[in-house]
Amino acid sequence: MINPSTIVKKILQGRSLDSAQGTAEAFAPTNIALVKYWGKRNHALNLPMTSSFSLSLGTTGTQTRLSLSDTAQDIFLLNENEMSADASFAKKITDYLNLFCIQSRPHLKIETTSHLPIAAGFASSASGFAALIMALNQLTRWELTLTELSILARLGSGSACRSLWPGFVKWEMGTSEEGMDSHGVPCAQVWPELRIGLLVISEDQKPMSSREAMKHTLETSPLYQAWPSQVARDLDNMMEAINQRDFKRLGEIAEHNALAMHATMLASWPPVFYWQPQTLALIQKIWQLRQEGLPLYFTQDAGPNLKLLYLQKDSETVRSFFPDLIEINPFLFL
Ligand code: 2P0
Repeated sequence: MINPSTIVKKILQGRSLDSAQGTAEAFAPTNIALVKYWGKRNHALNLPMTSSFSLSLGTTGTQTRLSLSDTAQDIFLLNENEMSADASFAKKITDYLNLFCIQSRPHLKIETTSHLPIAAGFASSASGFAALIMALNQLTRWELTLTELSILARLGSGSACRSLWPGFVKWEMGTSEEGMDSHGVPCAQVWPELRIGLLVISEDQKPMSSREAMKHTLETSPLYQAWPSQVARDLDNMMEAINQRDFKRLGEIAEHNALAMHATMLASWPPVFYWQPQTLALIQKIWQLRQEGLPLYFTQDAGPNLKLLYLQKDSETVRSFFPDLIEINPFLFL
């Protein structure tokens, strides 16, 4: 049975945390999937059933600072507040860092600044693990490649493997048992006019984690068998839409893919349902505006919040209809 430590060992090739020195800091963007990842073929290694495709959110994401600490255990700060080592946020990081050592390891001070709400469907774990592994790579001078870092980030959280790059990123599902071919691959295309608008409906922790929900969907939803072929079609069409700068097609594919993912979850038993009344009300408003001629689409992840997709030319109009919108320019890093 291949476990995450086996993969870490293989990638590190004799390197260890003992080379950690001084401090290091790294930023990774949040990513929003336009063609979603939902379901794993290997749970321990976060190996997906399908490929997926995302857009990173420019300068919005997670900043992580690491330094050596002479304390008896790791120290965690989230947005400048010290967290108990028992907090689920801290535990996830500790478990992840423990993959990188055989017996003992130096303790670290981990200072995380997250621009978006944690665990509310804004993919904060994705940018979190990506920033953590990049900072660790600097602290230890391991000099791993971005592809190797993407594989290591995936071991923390699947979607984190897409947060190593800005812009459009495809997560190639790979086929190997160890998953050395399952990692993010950046896309050369840029689309500076694209905008993503975050509509926060609730910042509460979600009722069921994505991890549990995707396992439950795979095990109990009779609709799941249709999901891999839908994703394969959507990925092909999405690439064509981007190559042709066809925004209507990009929006339709992204919205359809998100709704198909939610329909698949809803057909699980007991059902997985992340929507709130406000989610539906806003979707109806989006559809109404679209009927009136505004090219506006949405995508939704494992939470009630919506992410709007539109073009820069319509930014003012969209913001006038959604005054609380957080507008992101995903290609701002250019
Ligand atoms: C995505 N999501 O493609 C999909 C769409 C949520 C809905 O990736 O178990 O936190 O750590 O691999 O990456 C969220 O799942 O799950 C996710 P794990 P992850 O963005």
